[in-house]
Amino acid sequence: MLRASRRLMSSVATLRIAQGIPKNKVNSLGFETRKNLLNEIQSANKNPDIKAIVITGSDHSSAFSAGADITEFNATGEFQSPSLHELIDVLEGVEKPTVAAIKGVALGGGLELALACKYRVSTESAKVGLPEVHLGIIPGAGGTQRLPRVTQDIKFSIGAITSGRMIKAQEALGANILDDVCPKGEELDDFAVKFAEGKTSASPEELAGRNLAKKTVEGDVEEMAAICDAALERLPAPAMGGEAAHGCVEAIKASFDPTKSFEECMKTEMDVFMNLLSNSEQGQARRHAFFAERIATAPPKGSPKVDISGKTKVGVIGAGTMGSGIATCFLRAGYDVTLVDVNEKGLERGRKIVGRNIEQDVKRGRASQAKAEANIARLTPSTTLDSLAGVDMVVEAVFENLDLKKKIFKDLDGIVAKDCILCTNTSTLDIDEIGGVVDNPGRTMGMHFFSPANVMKLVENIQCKHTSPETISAVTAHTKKISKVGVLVGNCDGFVGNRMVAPYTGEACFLLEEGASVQDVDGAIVDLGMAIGPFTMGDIAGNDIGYLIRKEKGWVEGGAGDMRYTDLPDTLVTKFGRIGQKAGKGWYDYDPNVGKGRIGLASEEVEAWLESERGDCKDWNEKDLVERSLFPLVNEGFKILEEGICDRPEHIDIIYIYGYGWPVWRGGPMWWADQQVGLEHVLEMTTKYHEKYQNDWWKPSQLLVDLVADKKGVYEWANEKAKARSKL
Ligand code: 3H9
Repeated sequence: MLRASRRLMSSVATLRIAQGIPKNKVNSLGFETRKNLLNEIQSANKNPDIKAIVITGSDHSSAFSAGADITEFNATGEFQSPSLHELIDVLEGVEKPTVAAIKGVALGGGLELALACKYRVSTESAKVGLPEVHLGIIPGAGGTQRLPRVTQDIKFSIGAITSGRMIKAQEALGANILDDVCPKGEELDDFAVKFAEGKTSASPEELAGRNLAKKTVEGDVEEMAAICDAALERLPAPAMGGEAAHGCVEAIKASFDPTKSFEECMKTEMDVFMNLLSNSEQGQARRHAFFAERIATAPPKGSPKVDISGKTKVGVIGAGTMGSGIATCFLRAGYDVTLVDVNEKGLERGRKIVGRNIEQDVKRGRASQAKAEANIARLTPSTTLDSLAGVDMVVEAVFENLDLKKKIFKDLDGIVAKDCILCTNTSTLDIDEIGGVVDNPGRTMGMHFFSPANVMKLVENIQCKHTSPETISAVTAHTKKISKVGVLVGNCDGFVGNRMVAPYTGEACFLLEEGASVQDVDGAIVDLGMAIGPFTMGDIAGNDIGYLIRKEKGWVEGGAGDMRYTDLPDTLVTKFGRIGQKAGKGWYDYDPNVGKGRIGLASEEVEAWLESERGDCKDWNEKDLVERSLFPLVNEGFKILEEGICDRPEHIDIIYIYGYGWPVWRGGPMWWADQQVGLEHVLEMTTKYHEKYQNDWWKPSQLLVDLVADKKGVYEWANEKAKARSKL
C-alpha cells in the first residue's frame, strides 16, 4: 500500500510526507517515509500526465517535516537505503516544477528536502530552520551547501545554521528561502497547487536555474572567508560545547570555495557530519537531552486525559517578584489572571513588575504592542481572596511560611469551587502538610517555579501524597501551555534540584576551609561548562536564604552534632552581612557600575577573612575541585531515584539543564556521571570521601552501589524498570 498519498488535481500531483504513518507525528524522514516518498516522486516523475509536483505535510501532522529521524542515528552513520541523500538527489533531478508547501515547521532534513524542490511556499505561521547544531551535528543532507546558494548570503547562513534558530515565514521570504507565502484564510494546498500550475509553462532553462546544486555562491571569496573566521571567534570553543557549531562553519566554508564542485562540497559536509555523529561526546549528550526533555515533561504513562481548554482563569496569591513573575507567565499564555496581595501597596508593586515584564516582551520582539496590551488587560489586581471565587486554578506564591500557606489553603477551601486546582509555589516546605488542610486534597500540588519566574523555563511539579492523577494531568498541561518545562517530582526536602544542590554548595564550602579560593571553585565548575559556580549561585539566590534554612534545621552555632560542618557561610552572613548581589556584596563584591552590579569581583575582605580562617592548608588538587563539588550532587541524585522521588534519570538531567545552568552538551548530571565520568569512578571516590569525612552526603547511594556491582548504567536500569512496570 502506498503511504505517501497522491491527490491528482488538474495536472499537479500532491504528495504527502508520511501520509498513512500516523505514529510519525512530525513527518520525520525515517526509512519507511523515505521509501514511500521516493516511490511516489519517481512514479509522478514518470507519469506524462503530471506536469508538476507539490510536496506537503500529512493530514495527521501539523509539521511539513521535523527532518531526519533522530532515533535512526547511530555511530556508524549508516542509514537504510534509500538514504535522505538518495531521496533528495532524485527529487532535485526531477525536471518538472516541484513545489514544497510548508505548513508548521520544515526543520533540518525537512528543510533540506524542501531546498531540493525548485520552489517553496508556506503559510504565514510556518517556520523553517536547520537546528542540527542543537543535536551536536551539522545539517548533513546539503543544508550547509544549499542554504548559502539559495540566500547568496554567507553571514545570514552562518547565523542561521550555527544558531539553529527557527526562521519565520516572512523573514524566510525576504532571505529567498521561500518564493511565496500563502495569504491568511487561503488553504495552503490549494495555494501550492495554483502556484505549481503557474510554473508548468516554465522553460527547462528556468527550471534548471532553480536547481541549487547547479548554482554557486557569488561574492568575494576572501571577504566570505573573513566572515567565517570572525564567526569562529565568536562561537563557544569546540571544547566548551562548540564542536558542532565550528563544524557548521567548516562545511559552509566549502560552499563558496571556487575550486570545489558541488559534489566535493557535499563530501566536505558529509565528512564533518559523520565525524561528529560518530565521535562527538557532546553530540551524544545533546541528543540525549532532546529525548530526555520529552520523557521528563510527558505525563506519567496511563495518566487520565483531561481537557484544560476551558480552564483559563487563574489566581496568583502574592504579588512579590515571584508571584508577579508567575502571573506574567499565565498572562502571556492568554489566561485571565487575578493577582492577590494583602494590601494596595504590595499589589501596586506587583502590577509594576508585571507591566515591566510585559514591556520587556515588546522590547525583545517576543510580543507586539497590541498583544502586550491585551495581556496586561487580562490582569485583575485584588486585595481579597474572595475575588478568586470563579478561578479554575490557584498558584499561591507568598513567602516561605508553613502556617501562612496552610491558612491560605484553608481559606481558599471555602471560596473556590471544589474542583479548582490548588498549587503552592514553595522551594522548601512540605506540600503534604499544605495540601492536607483542604477538603478534597487530591486537587493540591506543588509548582516550584525558578527565579525569575518570567524568564526561567523550569517548573518542578510536585506530586504530594494527596495529589490525584487528574490533577497531575491538568497541571502538566497548564505548565506546557505557559511554555514551561514542567518536570514531575515527588515531595521531599528541597524536592530534586535544591536537594541535590545542598551537598554541592556544602562541599564547596569545605574546599574553602581546605585552602581553595572562591574563584578556584567557581572557576573549576565554569570550566566544566556550567553557567556559574556554587558561590556565584549563592550570591544570586541570597546567602541569607541558605543561612535561614540551616538555622531552621538547628545546624548553626554548634547544632550540627557529629556531622562535619563549616560555619563559613553562616559567618559570611552574620558577621559580614554579605548576603549576596542584592546587598552589593556576598562571596564576591558587586559594583553597580560594572555589569549593572551583577558581575562578581574578587573581594579583598573575603579573601583576608578566609586566609585567617584556614592558614596554609591545601588538601585538594585541581581535579578534586570538580569531583568534590559535583559527586555529592550526583550521589544525591541516585538517592532520589532510589527513593522514587524521580521516576527516571532524565528528569534530573532536565531539571539541571533548565534550572541550574548545566551544559546541555554534558547531558545533565546523571548523564555526565553515567556516560562521561563512569559510575565506577563516581562510586570509588564517593566511598573514599565517605571514609575520610563520614558526611552523610558522601554515603554512597545503594542504587549506585548496585549498578556498579551489576555493571549496569542508570538509563538501562530505568528502562528495565519501565519495562517491568508495563508488564504488570
Ligand atoms: C537532521 O535532520 C539531520 C539531517 O540534516 C541529515 C541527515 C543525514 N526525529 O517535540 P515534540 C518526536 S537531524 C524523530 O514533543 P512539538 C519527539 O521525540 C533533525 N523523532 O512536539 C516526540 O516523540 P514522543 C533535525 C522526532 O510539537 C514527537 O516527535 N530536526 C523528531 O512540541 C513530538 O515532538 C530537529 O532537530 C525527529 N526529527 O515540537 C527538529 N522530532 O511523542 C527536532 C520530533 O514519542 N524536533 N520527534 O515523545 C523539534 O524541534 C520538535 O519536535 C518540533 C515539534 C518543533 C518538530
